[in-house]
Amino acid sequence: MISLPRLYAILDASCFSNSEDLLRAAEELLAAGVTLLQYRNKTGDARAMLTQALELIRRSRAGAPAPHYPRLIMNDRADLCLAAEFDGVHVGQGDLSPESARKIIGGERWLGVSTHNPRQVAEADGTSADYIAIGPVFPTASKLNPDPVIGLAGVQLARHLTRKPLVAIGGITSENCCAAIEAGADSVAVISDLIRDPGKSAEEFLRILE
Ligand code: TZP
Ligand code: MG
Repeated sequence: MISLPRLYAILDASCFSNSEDLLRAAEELLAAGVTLLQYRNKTGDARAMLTQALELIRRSRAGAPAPHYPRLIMNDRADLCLAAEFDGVHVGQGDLSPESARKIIGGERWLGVSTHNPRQVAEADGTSADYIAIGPVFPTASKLNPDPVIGLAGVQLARHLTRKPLVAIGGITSENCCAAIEAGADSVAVISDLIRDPGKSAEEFLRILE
């Protein structure tokens, strides 16, 4: 079983006006101590995504010595995970099934699955996914057509349905992150509350979640 850090930072390309801003935010997050980072790009074409992903890999390794490289996770795309030599892929309910993604990435890379209700958690629990994300826990503006908010009770429910590492996602802030952990999450995934000042925000999350 894998062990997740408390903070799972997600860099969503739509939050940045250009590639350099995204890459700088990544550098700030990593310098602050983020060790698990997802690259999410819902609008870029495959080539643009691969270019950005390769640069993320390069910069993330420039800042850390070999065994301590941060883990980079590709959202949605198992093919780009391999092409960019990322450490894992995160699939949602409309992406490749966990088992299909697993066939592509092999047994070593991490596989995460998004779930939004108890049925999906139970189903993901029966797959080879390494971790399960559950949400949106709170209202979020970062996802198009989000599923209904599940609240902390939804996290508690998910906790009873799986022993896999559980990631709370959706509207997570430095104010509510501890409540998500207390409800049973092992980690919190954050997009918007890390954007304003990525370095400072990540440091604050890491301090609070310690
Ligand atoms: N899945 C469920 S909520 C969400 C995703 C990708 C968006 C989380 O973003 P934020 O800004 O941290 O609410
Ligand atoms: Mg997806």
